[in-house]
Amino acid sequence: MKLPIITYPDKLLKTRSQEVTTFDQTLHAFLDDMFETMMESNGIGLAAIQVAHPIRVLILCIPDEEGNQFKENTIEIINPVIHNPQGTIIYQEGCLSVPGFYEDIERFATLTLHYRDRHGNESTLEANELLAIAIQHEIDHLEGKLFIEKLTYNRRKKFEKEYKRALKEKKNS
Ligand code: Y12
Ligand code: CO
Repeated sequence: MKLPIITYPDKLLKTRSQEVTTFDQTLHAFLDDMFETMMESNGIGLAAIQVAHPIRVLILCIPDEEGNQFKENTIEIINPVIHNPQGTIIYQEGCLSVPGFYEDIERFATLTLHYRDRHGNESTLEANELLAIAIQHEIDHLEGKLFIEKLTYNRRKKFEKEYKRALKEKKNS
């Protein structure tokens, strides 16, 4: 089932999400709904808070070199913790909760991620490039943070103006 995605400036996006303690059928069904929601929205990453569930869950489906996404490349990440972040990388990010806006954001270039899978098993992955960027973007959601909070003061002001205008236009159309 496709779930509704909440968008900025919904205050729920500022919520700090809570650890998952129960890895049951309800969680599995929710992860399946998150996957459907992300794919039908043309996303490559989604955090549970974006569908109004304040739990520490995110999913990623990084496209291959041709831009194709495959279900078997989906990573379900629960209660993630970043270790050993190194270097920097700049990438033009977008977010399903901030539609129509893309901006260059600086992130760590590589990291190690400790997390649990849908069954509660501990797992580790090494990430670089787009995967490392996506992990950091989605973990920020779990902390109630959006990528627009990393913009400079002037760029943020410009964003607020443009975004408000786009919302107004959408409302009047
Ligand atoms: C790199 C940078 C950011 C991430 C986080 C995950 N972000 C997304 O998956 C964003 C997807 C997105 C998709 C949109 O829809 C279409 O393009 C059809 C979109 O829509 C509009 O802007 C209207 C916005 C964002 C991972 C890796
Ligand atoms: Co996002």
